[in-house]
Amino acid sequence: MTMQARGTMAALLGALALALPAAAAETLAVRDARILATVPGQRVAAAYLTMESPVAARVVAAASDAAASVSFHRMSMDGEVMRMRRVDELELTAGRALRLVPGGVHLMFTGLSQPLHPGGTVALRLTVREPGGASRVVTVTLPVVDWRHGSGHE
Ligand SMILES: [Cu+2]
Repeated sequence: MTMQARGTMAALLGALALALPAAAAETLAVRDARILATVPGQRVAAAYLTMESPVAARVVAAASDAAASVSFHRMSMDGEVMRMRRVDELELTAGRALRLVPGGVHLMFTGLSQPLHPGGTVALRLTVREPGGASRVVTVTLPVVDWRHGSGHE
């Protein structure tokens, strides 16, 4: 190995060492992500996904270029009436999956810029904060699905 190659190798290893802590943090696992297709004139859509983080974390914000805003909602029964309440943030317990499902916690896209057709996709950005205060943005691709598939009532 020449001196020059050795220098390059050292620089590479240095870069790798620097990149490792960040890479270790980027392990939020997301699965079953989907957003429901809309009908003409509909400007809101619900989205669902399952998240799991190896460390305790909070999802403090959600955003998408496809909508004016994205918020977290929780469905609950208020007597006989099903209500949807806004939730400020979602708490992730280390190693435990948090499932956003129809009838429970979900993502609500409001002010959609265009109709959502099955087969398309929507990009969602989740801001995740971990106990040390570090926060990062995780991008999730949501396939647009027909409500019969997305709602789980098949
Ligand atoms: Cu909602």
